[in-house]
Amino acid sequence: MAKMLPELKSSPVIKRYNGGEPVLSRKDIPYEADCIFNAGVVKYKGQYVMAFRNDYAYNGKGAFDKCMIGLAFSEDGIHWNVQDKPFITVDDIGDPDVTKVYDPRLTIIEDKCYLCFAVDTKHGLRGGIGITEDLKTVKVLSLTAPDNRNMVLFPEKIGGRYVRLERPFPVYSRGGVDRFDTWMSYSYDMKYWGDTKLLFAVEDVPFANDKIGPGAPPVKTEAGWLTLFHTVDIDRTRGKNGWEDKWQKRYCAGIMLLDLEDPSKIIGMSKEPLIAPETAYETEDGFRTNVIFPGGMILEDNGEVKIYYGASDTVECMATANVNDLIALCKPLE
Ligand code: BMA
Repeated sequence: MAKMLPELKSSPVIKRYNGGEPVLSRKDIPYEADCIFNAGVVKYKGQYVMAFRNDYAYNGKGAFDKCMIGLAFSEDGIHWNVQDKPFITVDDIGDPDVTKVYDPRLTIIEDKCYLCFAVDTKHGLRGGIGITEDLKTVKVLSLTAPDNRNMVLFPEKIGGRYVRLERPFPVYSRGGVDRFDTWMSYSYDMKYWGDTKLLFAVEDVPFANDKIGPGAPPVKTEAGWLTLFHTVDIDRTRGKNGWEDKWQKRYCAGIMLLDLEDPSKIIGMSKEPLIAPETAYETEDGFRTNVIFPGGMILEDNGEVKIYYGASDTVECMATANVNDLIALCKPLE
């Protein structure tokens, strides 16, 4: 049985926007919406762009029947205007096997807007990569074999290749339980991915005992690629959350620094969570309580870093920190 972890706290360098109030929630959405969370955010063509997950059509049994991706725009990264129509629904993926599309992450590479997303299909979970020229339609460039998701793209080619982080789910070979690690792959064309390697494993993170996965697309700094990830610890003594009979997981955000030229090398990592669930939105009010799920990170010119995260699979929140404080947390690995 997984070792239980103590109470976890957010790093003191983190400041939650408005005390942890959401920056986007269902009341802001002009079409059917229930839970708005796990957004990807970039600055693109003079504005902030957010792609968010919307779960809706509650089935009365602890889950939603439908899931799609919406889009919002902002001048300041805080106040958002939501596009009047959904951005991506299952019909836009072009594969009749797909039943849900969710967890978008945005990356700008050479002035083009790419999007990673997850799809549930009748035959497994897959990670997708798409490109949008007009922020209205998406062309799907690739879909992984199942089970894989949580993909994020680095914002530039490294050594002539595109690079992504990803999180496959190798159930049989990890003892038949969740024990999922973060991997990376390379591509010359965004379609064919390979040279796959393990970046880090769940046992490398002291505040995880269940699984880890990529968070936001990495951000370039002089010290290295500043990289968020999410972690999960499970505690069998935890019981019900807001809506489900049994919810024993806690999700936190962690931070690490990867080598600029060889991002498979970890320069440093914080041994403690960057953001742990603490506020009411994060621990009490929500579909799945105790979930922090980071999907967007923006480095501003003044050194402020905006971190966007889904709280309790129900609303989207934001926190800020100074870039040098975040880098300082990434202590060299022993
Ligand atoms: C993960 C993903 C996320 C979600 C999290 C907590 O497996 O499905 O989208 O936020 O679980 O429910």
